[in-house]
Amino acid sequence: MASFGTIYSYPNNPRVMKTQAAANFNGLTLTNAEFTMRVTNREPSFLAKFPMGKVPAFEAADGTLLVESDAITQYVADSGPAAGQLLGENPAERALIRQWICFADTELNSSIALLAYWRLGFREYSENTEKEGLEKLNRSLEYMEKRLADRTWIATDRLSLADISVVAALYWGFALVIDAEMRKNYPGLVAWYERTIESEHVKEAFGPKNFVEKRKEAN
Ligand SMILES: N[C@@H](CCC(=O)N[C@@H](CS)C(=O)NCC(=O)O)C(=O)O
Repeated sequence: MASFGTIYSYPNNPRVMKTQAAANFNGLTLTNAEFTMRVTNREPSFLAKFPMGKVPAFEAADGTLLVESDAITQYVADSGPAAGQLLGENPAERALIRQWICFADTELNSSIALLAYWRLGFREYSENTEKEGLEKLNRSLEYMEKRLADRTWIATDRLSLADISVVAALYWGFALVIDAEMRKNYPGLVAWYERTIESEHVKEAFGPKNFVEKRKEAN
């Protein structure tokens, strides 16, 4: 099958996994470009197309150029038969799905970044940052736990792009921070995460769940 477009990114990037999941729902083939972080994205030919030099970046077969993973994923989700399921069938569904995608990008990504960067060696540990990150993350997880108490999916009555995007935002959270002890506080959320990541089309994009048993602590 002809490629729908080319994605530029380093490997194992959850922001790309969500786009790949949307492509799987729509039966679209994506090509992964040869890419070396901080080399390819600093080349003039890359910057001519994507001036911010950030990834993921996407070049559709029809020449459409996109950055920002949620925009790329929306474009792919909107380009096939699963568009209604993934993006919503009416104004209320579309707005709810967007609400949860915004929540993933703002609330979840920002708190998980505070907790993940030092654990990945990108930043120095800071006690205040760790405290702030844990408070923010727990507040978001409590909100999700309540939302999921009597629901199967986070936004609508079917698996949508909201579920996929929130799973993508939580990916490094579960891999580095939300350990076995912390998971006990969020049984509904954990069950929903497992249900989503093990769903057809999502599991092919995300691979098996990656849960940390005991999170790294500073000394
Ligand atoms: N909001 C953007 C975030 C993109 C982003 O920050 N990408 C980082 C890597 S995770 C990047 O490309 N950084 C390269 C740089 O800053 O030079 C998205 O969702 O795509």
